[in-house]
Amino acid sequence: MITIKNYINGTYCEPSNNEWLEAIDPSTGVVYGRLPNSTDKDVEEAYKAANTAFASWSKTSVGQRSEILRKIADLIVSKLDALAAAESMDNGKPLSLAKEVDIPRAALNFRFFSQAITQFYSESHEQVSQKSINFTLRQPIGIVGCISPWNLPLYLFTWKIAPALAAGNCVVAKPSEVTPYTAFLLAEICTKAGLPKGVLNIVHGMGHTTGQAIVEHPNIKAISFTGGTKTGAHIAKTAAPLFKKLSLELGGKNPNIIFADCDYKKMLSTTVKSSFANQGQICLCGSRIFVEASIYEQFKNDFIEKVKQLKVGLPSEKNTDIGALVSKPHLDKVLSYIEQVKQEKATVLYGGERVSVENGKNGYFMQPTIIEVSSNDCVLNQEEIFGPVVTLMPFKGDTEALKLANNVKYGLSATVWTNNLKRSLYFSEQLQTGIVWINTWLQRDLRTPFGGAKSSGVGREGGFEVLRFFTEAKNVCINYE
Ligand code: TXE
Repeated sequence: MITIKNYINGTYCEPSNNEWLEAIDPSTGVVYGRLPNSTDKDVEEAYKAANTAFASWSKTSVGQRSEILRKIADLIVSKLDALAAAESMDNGKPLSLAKEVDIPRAALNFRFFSQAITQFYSESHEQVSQKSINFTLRQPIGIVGCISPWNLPLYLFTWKIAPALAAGNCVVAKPSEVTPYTAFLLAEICTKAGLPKGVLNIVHGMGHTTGQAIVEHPNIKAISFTGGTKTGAHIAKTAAPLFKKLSLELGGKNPNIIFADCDYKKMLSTTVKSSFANQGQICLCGSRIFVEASIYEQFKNDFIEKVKQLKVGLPSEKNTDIGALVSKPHLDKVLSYIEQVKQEKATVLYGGERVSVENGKNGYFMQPTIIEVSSNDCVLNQEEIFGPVVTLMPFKGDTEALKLANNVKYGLSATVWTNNLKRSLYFSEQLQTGIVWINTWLQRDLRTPFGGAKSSGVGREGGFEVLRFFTEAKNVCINYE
């Protein structure tokens, strides 16, 4: 049994109430350890440590901070195997995915922001006729809160923490209570890399208690949150009267629009990934597939054939494509959407069932699922399922495709498959999403703005956008007359 502890003021500590939550391996359903069920008392301790550390951390040079972040990145890389194994066990994702994507990206988050902060700049505006100059001082905000979800645990945890620290803030962070393990391991890495005590504090616990205490804390001045849209709305309501800066990365119901003039082979293999990578538990997955009518039947058959070949299996096995869903409640939620088919003139073309795999009989495994829908206005096309479930629907022409794509409350990302340049630019302009991929999916450049429109969130992460979020801009006007 593994005991996961809080990381406050540079040391591992137990929760003040001595209450613990169970940590479960989703591929077996077996409890592998325990984690703190922290309260507002623990959050207060974390805040105090952060506040004490801020006085000196905020005065460190960019070079010093950059060097420590780089060391953290190097140490993550050196512990790739252990971190990937921990992530895969905790989350249920294939070990190969954790090794190739999650952990390298966590290292890259630190490496990228160790460099980005050295290039971050501010503006100056001259008013020659009035003999004055304005310049913008970008100062760290102070103590900031970072709250992350379970689908890409270390990847998203570090995506917030790295820029917050780079910008000179001290952090009180909470990973998801469903996947706490790699955040726990990260703490030790930070200590080894020479991060001064109190600069990063990690408090484990439930969202409505520990997370809520972070959001409600009057002196935690900014909240960066990734998670469900409902939770995001609740956080916004709590934080608004306290006038906190807020960055919310929320759910998605992303369209994958396929035109007949696309590069068919590339589209087909990428669409399998954009549908089912990480068991479909990525906010960027293309869960609504719209296909031009002239190639609809061909696509449908080819797609089903490809998806049939995906192997659902133990995350640790080499040839596993689809691991376990993250938890029993989440599996139940995803399966409950399959029931919806009966009410919605929809047809399950493939999958739809929970499955049992060898050596993981009680694991939370499910078949990749393809559902044909007859309307975009159904629950299956309007609600975020966040599992290995996609819907298919044909369309005729650009106008209909665009209408279908935009007719949803979410606006995170969209993918368009076409070789028509005019059409790609038209769709890029008209799609109501924060991210548009043309002839690709999940191709990331960390310098670009990342975030959603409509109910998919507020604010942008990535590049200088997030460094602006994690700093307070102050205008200084000097008159030299
Ligand atoms: O996420 P929550 P849940 C979507 C997906 C999923 C649904 C619900 O559709 O089925 O959200 O998932 C913390 N104050 N996404 O319930 O609750 C919580 O402890 C402060 C999309 O698991 O939003 C965790 O650390 N914090 C998403 C984090 O919020 C609170 C990824 C996210 O959990 C809190 C995950 C509160 N009151 C789910 N309540 C994406 N955008 O990628 C909870 N938390």
